[in-house]
Amino acid sequence: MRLRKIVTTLGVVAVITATGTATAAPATTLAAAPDISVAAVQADLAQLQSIASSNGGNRAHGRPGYQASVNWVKAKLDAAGFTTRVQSFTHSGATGYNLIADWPGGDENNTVMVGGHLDSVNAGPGINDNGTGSASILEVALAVKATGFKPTKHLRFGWWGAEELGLIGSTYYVNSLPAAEKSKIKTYLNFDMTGSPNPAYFVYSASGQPSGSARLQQVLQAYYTSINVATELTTVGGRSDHAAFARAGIPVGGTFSGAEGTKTSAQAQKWGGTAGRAYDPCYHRSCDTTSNLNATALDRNADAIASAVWTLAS
Ligand code: DPN
Ligand code: ZN
Repeated sequence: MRLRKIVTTLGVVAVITATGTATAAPATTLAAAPDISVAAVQADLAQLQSIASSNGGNRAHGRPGYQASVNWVKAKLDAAGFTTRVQSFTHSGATGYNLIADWPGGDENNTVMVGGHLDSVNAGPGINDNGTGSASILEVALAVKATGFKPTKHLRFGWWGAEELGLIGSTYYVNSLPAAEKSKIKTYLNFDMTGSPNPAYFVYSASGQPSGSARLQQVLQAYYTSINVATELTTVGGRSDHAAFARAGIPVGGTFSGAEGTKTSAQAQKWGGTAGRAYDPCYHRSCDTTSNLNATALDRNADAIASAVWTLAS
């Protein structure tokens, strides 16, 4: 596990003071964070693929492949010393589950939460959507244990059920939190589709999001600047689980490698891949398997998550 020390000048904003002199806001300084092994993320994705294959080809809400996915992620977190909890809810006549994992310690009044949805659509195994986000946050959680990271803030991870049916699990989680608990969550980072085969490098735009979201946007952008990869801002609106947190006034951020949208030629020039083709041609289809991935995007986003977690929690 290699440690990097990164200081970047991204996020420097010129501020005109009352006297008319231009001064720069402090640069975004990233904490040294572990390099997350993409091989470990890929091994987790192979496991989720195998869970789908032995459960009718999907990991969807109300199906055995979903429950098996929760059990598998939970066992890994339990073995690493996380305090885990499975929260059940009912949707369309089926029981759904959220998996919540707390890393013991840190200031609970200052909680940093990181999440992604663990369910797939019925049509397929959901490896890019959202095995990628699920496996990447899992490996970041396991790296907390492996490196002996002692964050000053409290760290919590969440794997949401029934996102594909309308953000059901994450909305249930946020709505079921007492007001006093809700206000302890100062940051929510969401990862939904981070290894698209014809990838974009999108960072969630803070514009229109609760105040405090700009810092999350800047930290994720700063990581990409440090590895010399261009990003674009994207407005993900209500399309993923961060929306439930944003509605509660919690600052939100995330990265996204693209779904059914088409890569432009300008994007293909800066990121490679194929212009005129979808970022993920297998989005919500049976072909969203372990063949439907770009390992470089998966790797960079996993490292971006670690960088953001180490920076925001310390
Ligand atoms: N909500 C995503 C899905 O699960 O299908 C797609 C998506 C993710 C769209 C993130 C925008 C941003
Ligand atoms: Zn998704």
